[in-house]
Amino acid sequence: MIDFNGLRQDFPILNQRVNDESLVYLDSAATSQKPQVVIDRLSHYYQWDNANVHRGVHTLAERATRKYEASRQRVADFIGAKSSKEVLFTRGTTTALNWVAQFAKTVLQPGDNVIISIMEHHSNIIPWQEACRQTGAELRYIYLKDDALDLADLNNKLTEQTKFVSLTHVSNVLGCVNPIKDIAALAHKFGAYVVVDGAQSVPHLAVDVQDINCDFLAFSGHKMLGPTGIGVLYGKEAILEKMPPIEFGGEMIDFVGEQEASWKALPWKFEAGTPNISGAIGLAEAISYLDHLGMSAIQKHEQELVDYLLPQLKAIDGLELYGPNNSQGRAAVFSFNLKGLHPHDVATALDYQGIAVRAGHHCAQPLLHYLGIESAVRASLYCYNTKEDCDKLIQAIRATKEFFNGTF
Ligand code: C6P
Repeated sequence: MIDFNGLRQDFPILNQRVNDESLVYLDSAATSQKPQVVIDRLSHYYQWDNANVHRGVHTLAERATRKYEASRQRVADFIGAKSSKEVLFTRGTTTALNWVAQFAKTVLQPGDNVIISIMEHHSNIIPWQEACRQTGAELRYIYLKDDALDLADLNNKLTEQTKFVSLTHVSNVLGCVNPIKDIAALAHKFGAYVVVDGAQSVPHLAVDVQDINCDFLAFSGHKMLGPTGIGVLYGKEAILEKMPPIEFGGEMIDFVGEQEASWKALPWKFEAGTPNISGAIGLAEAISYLDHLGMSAIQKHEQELVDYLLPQLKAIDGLELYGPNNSQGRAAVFSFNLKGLHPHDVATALDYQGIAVRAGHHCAQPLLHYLGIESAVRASLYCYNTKEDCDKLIQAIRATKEFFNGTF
């Protein structure tokens, strides 16, 4: 049985004081902190194993290649992929979604449409805007009902011409968990490809691509205790087989002539150039750590934090909270504003009290516009946070209010 209250000890960065207060890190939706085992793994790789992959025959090159490919298998097992061929290493979610939209340009025709939602991150909007603009396809949005995705709206907008449905699993602003499995089943009835932005779900929930039956899943290593600069695009093997490479160069080729070239097999035909070897190995170590905690135990711990924090936030006078009103189906992401105060002032005041939160548009300007706001404060939690962190947040928000209202 894991004691989540003691987890903080595994994360050296959390054991420091910021502005004379012990740090409370509530910005994990932006990026998570890293446990010592991941930091050690990276340094071990550079100290003992560093070499390029798939090229050399010397011992280090073989060792680095074996560890890099073992990391791919680790990722495949973590998300329930049928084969490691379905796991492409990318820079992160953004690159992964861009690759899918790049593929979409070879599929979309004038008259076709792509469906996304108003709660998408810019990384799941702009690549589709570009793909639609360049092909003459239409970009359709699903809007919200009761702070959740309006599934009736999706039903109305799906047609035989819908070629892609690309949605976030968990909103990085509202915290709502979308019923992605049901959505995939519905979209498939119309023959659309289903793309899931898993940036905020894969780190927190047990995500099984075969169970969801999505065609693509994108996520980032740095939000799940791994290093920055590494991410994953999962794609079903049959689709990836027919999908042309996105980038060209070394590593991804089989044969190169003066005027033409042919590609390696999956997954390597997508990985041009020297990949982020240490990043993949660090990500695999992060997955081992998550597996050791257990994804369902993480989910349960975070649900307890949501149950604990949500009513306390709602009880603060003048605090406007965005996203679902009850804690069921809500991830540990809380965006809010304090009446009359600018979110940047609130975030700065919280920082003075040792609490790290994010303020701004959270790379979701269409959503914020839809909500009628320009920016918000966001507290986002992860496995290493505790009820004590929640108490400190509540106390600090109350102190901030009093300070700005002159009653401090
Ligand atoms: N959201 C946040 O503070 P990258 O930057 O490629 O690792 O992830 C992009 C991305 C895509 N989709 C969702 C739902 C996301 O939340 C993010 C990253 C961070 O909310 C940084 S803007």
